Amino acid sequence: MLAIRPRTRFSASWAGRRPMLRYPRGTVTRSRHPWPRLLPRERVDHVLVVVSDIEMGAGGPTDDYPDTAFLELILSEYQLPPFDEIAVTFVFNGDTFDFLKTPCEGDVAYPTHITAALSLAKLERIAAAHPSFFQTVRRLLTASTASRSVVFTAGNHDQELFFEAVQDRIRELIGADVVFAGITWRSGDVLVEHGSQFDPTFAIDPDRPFVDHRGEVYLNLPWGTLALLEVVMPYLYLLYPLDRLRPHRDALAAVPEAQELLLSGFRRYWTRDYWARFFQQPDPLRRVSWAMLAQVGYRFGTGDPDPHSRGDQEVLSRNPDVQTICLGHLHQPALESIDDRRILRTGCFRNEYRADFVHGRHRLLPKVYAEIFMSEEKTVRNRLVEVDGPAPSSTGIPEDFGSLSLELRRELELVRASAEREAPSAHEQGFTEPSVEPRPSFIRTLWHALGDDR
Ligand SMILES: [Mn+2]
Repeated sequence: MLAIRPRTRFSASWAGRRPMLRYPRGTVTRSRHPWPRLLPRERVDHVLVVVSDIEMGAGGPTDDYPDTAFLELILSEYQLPPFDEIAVTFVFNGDTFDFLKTPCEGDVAYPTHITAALSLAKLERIAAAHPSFFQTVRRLLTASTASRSVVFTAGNHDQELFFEAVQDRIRELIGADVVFAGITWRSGDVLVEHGSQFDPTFAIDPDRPFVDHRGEVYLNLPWGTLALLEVVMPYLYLLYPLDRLRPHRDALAAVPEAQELLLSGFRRYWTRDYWARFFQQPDPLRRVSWAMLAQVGYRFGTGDPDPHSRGDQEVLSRNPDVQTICLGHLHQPALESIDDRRILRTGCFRNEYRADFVHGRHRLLPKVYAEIFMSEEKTVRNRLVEVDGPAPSSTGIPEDFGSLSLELRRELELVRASAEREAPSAHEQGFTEPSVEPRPSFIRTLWHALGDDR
C-alpha cells in the first residue's frame, strides 16, 4: 500500500545501494521494484521502461498532471537492485508534454500555425512548471554505473518535439543527451510509438512533418488537431474537468450543456468555417481527404469523443518484423497477444478518474506503464505495471456541476446570438436548429462544399 502526502518532493541518494526510496519528511517509503518471477536475472541484458501520456502542462488549473513527483519516484526505482546493474532505456512514449493544451501569450491563445519559436515559448512555460522532471531525467542518466538512456517519441500533444530547436532546449534543460526518435523507436524486435498514427483523426504524414508556407516553417498538424485547436481549446478553461473523467461519454452526458456546446461548435466548423477558410486562401494545413470526411461523419453520427486505434491484427500486420509493439494514446491499458506476438497498450500517467456522478466521489485511476525485458535484442518477457498514484491536493473537478452548466449555457447563448447575426451561408441554408441528432444532410452539405452535388 502506498500513501503519499501530496506535493512532497522526491529526493534520494540513488548512487548508493539503498534498498528503499524515501520521500523527504519520511511520509513515504516504497519497497524496491520486483523482478519478474522465474526470469533468470542473467538472461536479461536490457530493460525498456515505457511511460506514455503524462501530459504535463504549463501549470495552473488546466494542467492535467501538475505534480510529477510520483512519476519521478517510479522511475527512480530502476536505480535500485536488481535493475542497477542492467542497461535500462526509459522511453517517454508521446504526449509527455502537453503542448496542445498550453496556451500562447499573445493575441491568439491557441494558434494553428505552430513555428519553432512558438513551440519554444510553450516549452519554457512547461519547464517552469515542472523543473524537477528535467532534474530527475538527468539523474536517471548520470547516477548509475550501468548503461542508461532516455528516448522521447512524439505524440499528438507534443508534435512540437519534431523541431530541432525544441529538442536542443530539452537536452539543455536536462543537462544530458537524450534521443528524440520522431514517431517510432525501434530496439531489437521491439517497436514503440505513441499510437496516434493508428488513429485516423490524428495520424500525420510521416514524410512531411513540416509545411513551408509564406516563408515560415510550420508543424504539419493533422486535421483532428487543427479542429481541436479551433473548436475545443477556446472552451478548455471550462471543459478541462470533464476531460479528466472516464468514460468521456458519461461525463458529457452528465453535463449536457458541454455536449451541446461541442456539437454546435463542431457542426458550425464542419459545415461552414472549415470550408470558408479552405476556399479563402491557400493553406497547406487545410486539406480534404476521404478518411477525414468519413471520420467527421462518424463522429457526428455517434457523438464518440474518444481517441481511436486500428485493430491489433492491422497494427501487427503493418509491422511484420516486430515481436512486441508498445503503444499509448488511448488512455486505456490493454495487453493483447496474437500467437507469440504482443501489443502492450499503456494507460495514461496523468490523473484521470472513474466518474461517479451518484456520490460525487470520482475514483483516481491507477497508472499503467510497460516493462520489456530483453536479451540480445530479443524480447524475453514483457508486462504492464499498475501503480496507484497519490491523490492530488486538488482534482480540479467540482463537487457539483451546477455552476459549470450555468457558464456553459451562457457560452451557448453567445454562440447562438452570433450565429443569428450572421446570414447563413449558401450551403448551410438546408439546416434548421442545431441538434444533437445525426443528420443525413450533414454529409450532403460536405459534398456540396466540395463542389459535388450528388
Ligand atoms: Mn495521444
